Amino acid sequence: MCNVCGCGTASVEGHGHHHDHGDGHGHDHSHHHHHDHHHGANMHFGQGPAGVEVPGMTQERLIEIETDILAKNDRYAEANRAVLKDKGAFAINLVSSPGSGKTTLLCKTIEMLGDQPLAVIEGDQQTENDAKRIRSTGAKAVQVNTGKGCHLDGHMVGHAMEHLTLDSNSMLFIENVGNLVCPAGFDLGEDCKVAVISVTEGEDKPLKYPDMFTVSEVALLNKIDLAPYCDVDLDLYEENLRRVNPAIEILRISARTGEGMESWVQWLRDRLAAKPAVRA
Ligand SMILES: Nc1nc2c(ncn2[C@@H]2O[C@H](COP(=O)(O)OP(=O)(O)OP(=O)(O)O)[C@@H](O)[C@H]2O)c(=O)[nH]1
Ligand SMILES: [Mg+2]
Repeated sequence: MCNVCGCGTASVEGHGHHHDHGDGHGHDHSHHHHHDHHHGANMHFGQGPAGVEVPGMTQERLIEIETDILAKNDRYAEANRAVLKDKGAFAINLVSSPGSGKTTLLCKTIEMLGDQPLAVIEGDQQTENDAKRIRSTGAKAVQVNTGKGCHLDGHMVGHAMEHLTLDSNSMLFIENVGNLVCPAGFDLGEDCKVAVISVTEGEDKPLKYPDMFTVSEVALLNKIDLAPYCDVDLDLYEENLRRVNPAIEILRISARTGEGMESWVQWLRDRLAAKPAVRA
């Protein structure tokens, strides 16, 4: 269960919420809701100080739980960061919705990076599929299964790092669980988060799931080979990303055809070179 989002316990069963009917005169209802709002209704469950509602818990208690979990996570993340610094390694936390192309991107990236030392940590709820795909490129990979968990946390990544012999001045790619919400809240000790978003998901996703794009340094706009079949407006996609995060760097790529991949690989090399190198 993710206590930050409360997704293990949260239920949308109706009970006293602020409903905005779009007329600017929201009011509280305490009865169960059927879909009888033909005039349109907006129900926002994240307007309290905790940003989330969990039945049976006060906003104060939710904030207390979240603060506690994130404080513990941050201690693990700091420990990971220290190990990475020691090794002169550059770590990327790849975040996205399921199926945007993270593993395909990684396989292609590994192939293009040639003899650059690197390692991969794969996060998924279940299966070792992605780690197997990575290993088939010749790279070393550790699979982390989160079970009911919806994101990787600092503790899991710390353990995974113990199972990898990280080379000096290497790259560490962490593929997070496919989820556009929860992974945004968890520092893993990485140098940066990179969001992979694909043209098939629709250009409104940055506006609907802003947190992920606020915390990401780069957005890889993947599957541009499919753009002609998707009624997607790539300029609007970029505009929406920048509305959420004006500083975000956007690269249009296709992990399948390799289009735009040179810029991404160069970005990785530049970022590694900018880190203080250690003696091998
Ligand atoms: N056309 C096209 N298909 C792509 C591209 N990148 C990935 N795909 C396809 O998209 C599907 C999902 O790709 P994955 O690499 O498994 O995506 P993922 O983000 O790792 O998925 P999860 O780990 O399950 O979240 C596969 O069928 C890929 O072949 C691309 O650039 N173009
Ligand atoms: Mg994957």
